[in-house]
Amino acid sequence: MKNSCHNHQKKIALINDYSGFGRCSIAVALPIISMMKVQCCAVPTAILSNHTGFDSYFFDDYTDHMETYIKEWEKLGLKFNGICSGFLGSERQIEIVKGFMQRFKTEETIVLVDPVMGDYGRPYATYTPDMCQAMKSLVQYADILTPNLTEACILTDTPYKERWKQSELKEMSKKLFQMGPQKIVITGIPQRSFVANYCYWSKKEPHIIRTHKIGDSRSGTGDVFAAILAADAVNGVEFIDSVKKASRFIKNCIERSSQMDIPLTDGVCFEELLYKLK
Ligand code: PXL
Repeated sequence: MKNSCHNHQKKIALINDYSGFGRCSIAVALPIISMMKVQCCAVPTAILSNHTGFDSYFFDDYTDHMETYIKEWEKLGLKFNGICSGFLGSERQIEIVKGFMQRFKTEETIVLVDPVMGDYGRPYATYTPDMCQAMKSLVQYADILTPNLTEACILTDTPYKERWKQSELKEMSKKLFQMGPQKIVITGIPQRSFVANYCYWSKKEPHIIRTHKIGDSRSGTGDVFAAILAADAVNGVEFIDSVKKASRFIKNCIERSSQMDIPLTDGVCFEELLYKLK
């Protein structure tokens, strides 16, 4: 008899854009999640020739096709151990992603929302204030939230700055926690020669994971980070261990990218080190 159950292996639904060049979103999350032995099923939110950090790019919003695409997954009876959302292309699309959470999130599903909205204190070119507002309401579905400093500020209406006291990070994390997620990592906090990730969760005291800052920051590292956290979460790895693993991996990737003289816009050459995630 034909076996038509599609749910014998762990899987993550990845709602993110496909950028052909620049190493971000689906292009990095898919190979990473696969390497970590989880099947990765992508829902494209937009197709770009290259990410928006370049001076010019082609951007095709996929909003109009998403509902029909997702309906087919319902027909197949797909069940997901994880749902991971990233870059979203329009306000209506954020509503569609909320619909996806309502349809596919069960007691067992771990939802990671990476509220991709901006960096260096500024929103990305395609992000309108209304979209930032809509993103706030998506956060309620998240078990794990991975904002960078800019995104944490936008979500909590906090003015952006570079230097933060621990008590201020705790305050901001508390506000994010009140929005729904039980585990929050504020990523990429500059601290002199270190980059810190501030981890806030209900079980223990906040934790700071620091890595030595080597070279300038590169695009797509947030996507690498979220992919590792999502795959680890469905594999049952402890939150803090996972943050440590992701931080170390990114640091190694940045190091290798500088050695290979890869432009900052082109992201990190994670392909060189992907085997380390096995
Ligand atoms: O890495 C975040 C990201 C994802 N997707 C697109 C982007 C960016 C950041 O610039 O432009 C299309």
